[in-house]
Amino acid sequence: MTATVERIESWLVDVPTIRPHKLSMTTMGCQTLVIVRITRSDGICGIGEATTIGGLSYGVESPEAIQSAITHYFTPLLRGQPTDNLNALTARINSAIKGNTFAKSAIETALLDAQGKALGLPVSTLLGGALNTVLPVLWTLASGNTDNDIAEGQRLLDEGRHRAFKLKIGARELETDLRHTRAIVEALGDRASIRVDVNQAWDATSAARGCRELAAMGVDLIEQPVSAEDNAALIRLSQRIETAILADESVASHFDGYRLAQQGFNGAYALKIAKAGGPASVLKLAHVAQAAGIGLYGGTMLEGTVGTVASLHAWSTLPLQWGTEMFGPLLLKDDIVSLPLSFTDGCVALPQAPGLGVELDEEKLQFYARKQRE
Ligand code: MUC
Ligand code: MG
Repeated sequence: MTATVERIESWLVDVPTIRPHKLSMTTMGCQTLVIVRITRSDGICGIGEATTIGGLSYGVESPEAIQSAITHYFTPLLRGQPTDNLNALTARINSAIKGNTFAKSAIETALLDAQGKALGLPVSTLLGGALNTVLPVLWTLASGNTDNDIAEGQRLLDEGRHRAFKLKIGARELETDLRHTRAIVEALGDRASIRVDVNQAWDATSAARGCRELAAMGVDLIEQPVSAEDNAALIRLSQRIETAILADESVASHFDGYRLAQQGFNGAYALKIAKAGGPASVLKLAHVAQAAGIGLYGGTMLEGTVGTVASLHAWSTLPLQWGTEMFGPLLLKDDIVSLPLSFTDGCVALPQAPGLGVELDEEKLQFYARKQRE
């Protein structure tokens, strides 16, 4: 008999970061992971994660809203449903719940994890099969201080942990950001690929100037230089700037990806399971991009290990021109899984055990879980 969904639990898990992480819209000192566990009638459990950045400063769902949506909307919709048909479950969810892609991603991940365990297969196999089981991972230099960023980058290059860095810019004056980037390219650029993420901070005029200068100084990839509301400017930049433009906040679903491509965008897409609704759903966007000749990049919402591994299973099935940024667990002071991922030689290895291939450490989970008031 087919197992059904019996129980869905969720926790808000607050884990401090190893240093302040400065983006154009917020500075993070702590990351809140929304961890989900689905228990099936056959006793098999699947886990998932929905994680956003800086409360409501980055995305439209807060951690608290994600948990509330799971408790009050996803759980009644899924309880008692057969678990062996992800497409049927996704259709059921999408016909009843608009948006809420972070919550959808955690649920889709947990269903895949459970099904993988039931079938004895890794999630990547359920998604069609891994092309690569070792994936490149960059690190983000975002301490907010140029000298500290250079020292951090040099140490990580010496340790061999990363071969590419993304700089978070956009919070300061354009000139200051360009000086900061130039200093880092000069210090690290002959040993590493340097990319920048502006997180929508520039208007179209600043972006035209900023991107030209970034291209001239040897930056390899320029992420979301303009607002997600101004795709016309993003498309112009992708056509005129020699350095590749990466769309992040501008592209969440395959519908967004199709529209941007149709309007003439020719850079790359930052894929994120949280933007698209899960590790299976995000592949639709990847396939639209492939058909349009747009490059692929495995993106993060700075998830912990559960969300990171879920993303890696999806990214492993794709030819990624720009690698991944799945370093989220390394930004956190502690982990809530029993066997953390290992990052070496600029890469991370995809777990091969059934399901996601990682298990929650119950003690750590309870230690970091936010204590809810009755
Ligand atoms: C983003 O916008 O890309 C990814 C890496 C990082 O440092 O921030 C995130 C969000
Ligand atoms: Mg980004």
